[in-house]
Amino acid sequence: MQRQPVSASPGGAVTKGTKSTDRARRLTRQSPSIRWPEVEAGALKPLSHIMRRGPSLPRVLRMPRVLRMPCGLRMFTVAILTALLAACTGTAPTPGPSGPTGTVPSVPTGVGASTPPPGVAAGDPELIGTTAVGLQIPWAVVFLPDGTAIISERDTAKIRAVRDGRLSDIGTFPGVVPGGEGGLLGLALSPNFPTDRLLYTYFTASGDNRIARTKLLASPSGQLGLTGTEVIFTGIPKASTHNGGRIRFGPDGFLYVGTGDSQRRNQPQDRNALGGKILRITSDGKPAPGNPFGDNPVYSYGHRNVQGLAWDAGGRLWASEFGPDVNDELNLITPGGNYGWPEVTGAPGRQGFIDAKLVWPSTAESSPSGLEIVNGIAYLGALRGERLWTVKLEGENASQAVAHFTQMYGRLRDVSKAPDGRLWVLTNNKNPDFALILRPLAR
Ligand SMILES: [Ca+2]
Repeated sequence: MQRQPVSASPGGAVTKGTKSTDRARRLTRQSPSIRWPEVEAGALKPLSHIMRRGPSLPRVLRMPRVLRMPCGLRMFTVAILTALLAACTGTAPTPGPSGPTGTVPSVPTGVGASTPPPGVAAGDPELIGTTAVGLQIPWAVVFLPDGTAIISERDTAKIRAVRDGRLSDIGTFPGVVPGGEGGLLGLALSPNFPTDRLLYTYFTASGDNRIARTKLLASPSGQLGLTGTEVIFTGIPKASTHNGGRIRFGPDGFLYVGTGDSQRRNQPQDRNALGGKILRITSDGKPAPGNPFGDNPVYSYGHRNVQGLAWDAGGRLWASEFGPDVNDELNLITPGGNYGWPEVTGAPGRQGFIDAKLVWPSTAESSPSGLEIVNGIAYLGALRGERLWTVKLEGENASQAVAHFTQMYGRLRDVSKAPDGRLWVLTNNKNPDFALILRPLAR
């Protein structure tokens, strides 16, 4: 655990303290040559063989000094050493475990070991295991009532299932045109899923970003498939970046949608445009009744690129958002609120704009994507920051941002709570990707 001192100033902005010693910076990213323990048959293996950067070059690989001698001298020296050693042991010399050629570094395996993996500290969420099933740029994960994880892959446009540690393809979503940050993005299950079996998707098409729903039906053998895809919402502007993409049903039963400005700076402040917004729509794609601007899907505006949506136990909506090259944000969303972009970012306290509740001044440390709230603690997966942030929420305020697993697993895209209470965190590294399984922190 690395505490990144972030404290609110009187104006609501945050200031960063001195950088703490970051043990994880000594760690390499996951090596594709390392196999991760798989989740098996409902029993997750503890993960504790995180790869640690080994010696720069194992001494066993270095050329022994004797071999660097001129040939004649080398032969003479070897003969003398051989004779001496044979005289002592009666055997020819062989490289021993602590001989002149040094030791072979052992890769820590440690499954079931009592010591935590390198780089994991007290105060980090407990890492229960990983799903090493070969995901390719997963973007969102939701869960069926039986615990099956349904995962979208941005570039392959595949919807995949992970159950009992095994991966299966559900189908390739039709109409997806991947490119840049666009592709098959957010997923949401209908609140009435047990009866209507509807899965909602947010995806980039040829000319826009759109929302569709499809039935997720199981064959008699249990194989899941997609049936009857229906586009219910269109016209969200697309671009190579800033496509938004997070969708989630709120406690009120309406679908909330995080969009991006699609690199069009006139969109976020225009309440009749769909870019740079949080939208609130019905399950049929219509503006939800009671929206702040009448028959308009816009719920809040002035956003740059909303990436995460989650509600706390009090029903308050929080959203994570990419800043430009500064000021990533965690916002508390109120209907009709103007969150500033592109006029202001962060928490400048300017009249007419709502300050972020928490600001990361350096996007290199954050770039927060998926957001989940458990026990009053917000979890944010950081892409560029390559770490998991936790933020304790106190009513309408956010405090105590703490970084975990810094640079241990690469870019983190989504965080979502499974029916068993565990958190799944999707990586975003292309090497291939996997999900971390965590036990949430107690309050
Ligand atoms: Ca803002």
